[in-house]
Amino acid sequence: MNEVSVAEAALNTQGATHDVSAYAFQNDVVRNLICRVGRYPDIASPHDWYMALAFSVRDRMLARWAASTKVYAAQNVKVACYLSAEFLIGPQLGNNLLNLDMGDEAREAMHALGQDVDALLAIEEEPGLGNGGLGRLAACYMDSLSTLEIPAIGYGIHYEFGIFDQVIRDGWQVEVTDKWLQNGNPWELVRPDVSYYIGFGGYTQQQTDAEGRLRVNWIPARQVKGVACDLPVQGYRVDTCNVLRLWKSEAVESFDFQDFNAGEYYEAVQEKVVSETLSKVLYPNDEPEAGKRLRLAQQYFFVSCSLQDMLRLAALKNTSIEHFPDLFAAQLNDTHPSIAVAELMRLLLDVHGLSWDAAWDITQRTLAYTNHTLLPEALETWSLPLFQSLLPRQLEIIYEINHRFLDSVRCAFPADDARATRMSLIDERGDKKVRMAHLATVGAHAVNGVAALHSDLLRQTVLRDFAEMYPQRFLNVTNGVTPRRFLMLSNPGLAGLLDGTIGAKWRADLTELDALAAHADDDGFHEAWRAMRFDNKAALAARIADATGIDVDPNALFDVQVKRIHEYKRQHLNALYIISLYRRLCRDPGLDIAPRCFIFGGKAAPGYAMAKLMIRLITGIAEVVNDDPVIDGRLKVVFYPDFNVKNGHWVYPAADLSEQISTAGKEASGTGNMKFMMNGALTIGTLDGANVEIREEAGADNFFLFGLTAQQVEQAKRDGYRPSDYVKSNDELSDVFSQIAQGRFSRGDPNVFRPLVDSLLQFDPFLVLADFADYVACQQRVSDAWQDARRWTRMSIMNTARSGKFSSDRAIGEYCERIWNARAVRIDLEQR
Ligand code: 26Q
Repeated sequence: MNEVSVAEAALNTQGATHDVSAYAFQNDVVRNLICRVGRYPDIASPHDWYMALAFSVRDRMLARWAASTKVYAAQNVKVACYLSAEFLIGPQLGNNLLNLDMGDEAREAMHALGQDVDALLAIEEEPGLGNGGLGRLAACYMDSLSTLEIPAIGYGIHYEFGIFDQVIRDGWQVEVTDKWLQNGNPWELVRPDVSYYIGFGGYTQQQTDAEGRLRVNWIPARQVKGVACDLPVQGYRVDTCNVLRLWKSEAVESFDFQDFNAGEYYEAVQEKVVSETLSKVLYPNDEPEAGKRLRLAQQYFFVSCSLQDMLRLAALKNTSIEHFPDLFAAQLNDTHPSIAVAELMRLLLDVHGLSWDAAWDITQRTLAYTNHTLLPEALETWSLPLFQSLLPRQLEIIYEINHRFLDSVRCAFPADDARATRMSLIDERGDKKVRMAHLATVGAHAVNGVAALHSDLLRQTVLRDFAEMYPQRFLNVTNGVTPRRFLMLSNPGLAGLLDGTIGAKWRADLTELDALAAHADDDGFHEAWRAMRFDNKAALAARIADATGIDVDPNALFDVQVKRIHEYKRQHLNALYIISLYRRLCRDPGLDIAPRCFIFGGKAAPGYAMAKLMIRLITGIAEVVNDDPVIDGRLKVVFYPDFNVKNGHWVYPAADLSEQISTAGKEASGTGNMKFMMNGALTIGTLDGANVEIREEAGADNFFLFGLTAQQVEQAKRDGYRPSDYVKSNDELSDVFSQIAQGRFSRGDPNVFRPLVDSLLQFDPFLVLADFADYVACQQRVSDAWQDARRWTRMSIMNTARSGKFSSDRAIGEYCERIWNARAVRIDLEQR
């Protein structure tokens, strides 16, 4: 092809890739059905139609992505790179249609083809490439980066098996492998040409180069190849389309039959199998001994691929490597990618031949670290021998960083050996360990927590010594969630009502929701609000009936706790309250109470026995309460199985009450709390994580607060907290425990919940019993408020109105401004 015909061809494809009209789209879907899926319309299955539709949507994003990439390559832009072991992106079709602003056209086109878009949305498999909050946050941030027109790349792992699917069998959680790729993933583009070699093990050699400088050569024992799988991330109503680049591992060896005898051939196949296990499976959090070695290998694998990719892209810019931090910012999503500190140093020292000081300056200016937990047991460490055997060169570099760092500590704090020991990158007590949070903190120019309280506690507790030494380095960026997925897409009823009431400005700037406050006392608006909410609740009720066989009344108060199951999140506090309420009704069947439906959802890590027992307690309570004629439907308890992003679309818009009841000081931020608030739920919560800021924004009158503060929790522990005292002094609570102990909620078997009961009575590490009475009292205030429908509706409206702060657009704006120094770059498809 000569130059002219290339231009012509590009122009001709514009029909397919630029045009979002229904007519062009309809033609394109049929073309994709025949040419890419390989089926004619008369015999196509719903999944075939889904694939054809997805390909047609992807084509439109690829045009915008190509335009974006071209501009980024031509101009001196700074690219924000988000390094995360998890991206919980959720179903793609609806979100991409929304962001391309072509939902109506797609519906019209598919309708003309005899297809219902909602039915196709329902069969979409969600990529479960994350555990929970941290992975979903990464996905929300990618959405905001594209929407705010910030050049960005998300870097992560293309797990073959994501988070397991949860099935409830006999009341217990059963894990089922997540085969999300089995029918193909139409959203990804594999790029065999974008690949890097990753070494493991082996040894290092010291050499002197021609200029007499000491150089280190790492000779790995094994290598794998990382191949890029790209997913386009379309911004909302803009032409910016960034990329989520997920690495999958492959064997390096080629398979040339001539070269093998049978034995070698099968060895080579074995090697291939081993190499490909690297990106096989996502590790669940809270897993004791989480498959240690492979997990570290996964982290290094994706970090090294990503850094090599960034260095390759920088080299295309024809600027000297000293300017690397002006071209790229790399955010470390928790310590999972913190090996980046050592690996970037290695690449700059050993591959690019820089001096230590030059390399360190670049590394620090490039990297920033977000912490997501204060729980000591959740802070990542790696045993030194394991580290040494897998990453010998990186460990050498860590030793050198530590040596220089500890010199500076001793210089700043002379005669304080204890401080140097505490701050060391190596924990020398007992079996030696590398402390990844210390490595990340030392190697980054910025360290942030994810809510104001959490950032304060971070400075006062786990990273206190570091905050004293580098006060400027520490800051807070409160989390946010994307209003595209969690409001516009999942709650079209609310979105339409907002458009009709305050106009559409909130779609570009969520703080515009404030204008709703002017309608908080308007009776007509109240009616519309309640009608919208009723519809959402009826839709969830239908899903619940379908998934569990339990009928719930949309007129009841929907009291919802959905999140990973964990002792610190205290689903058992909620469960104990339900039992107490049930027992009250048993004693006094005529008691006038507001009908409530308690809805739980969330996965327990497969190896976390206590969390699994908490699920069994909830399903056990449901078995007893739902069918008890005394209750007569006034209380319903539901465990909604397999809570994930897709199910969340139905849950958040239907909740009246959002349970955010973690032990104060333990939940770094929470983001579900924000999704509920945006959708008009009221929060019952402790002063923990972002709840503090939610209450500030909503106003204390529009928030149900209970429980000890973080300070009081620590004080209670210092004072020798004795949980059994709370049971002895509270008749209701002791009755609850005796019911559980008798096997009332375990089909008569008194042994089932013994570990849970014993743990609560003897240790209660998360002060469930200390907060119980206040929680019950607070729930009474909730019931009173609910009985006054007008009052409740007003509070609900005010929560949505004040939720603007919790948009991920605000959060990403702060990262750009305060950490990355990244700016918007306009992409205009028409001008291309
Ligand atoms: C670590 C080592 C080995 C295997 C797994 C892990 C692992 C994986 C995932 C450890 C932790 C996670 C996930 C943590 C997480 O989701 N944290 C949550 O992050 C949210 C976003 O900032 C916060 O809102 C939540 O408060 C926090 O719990």
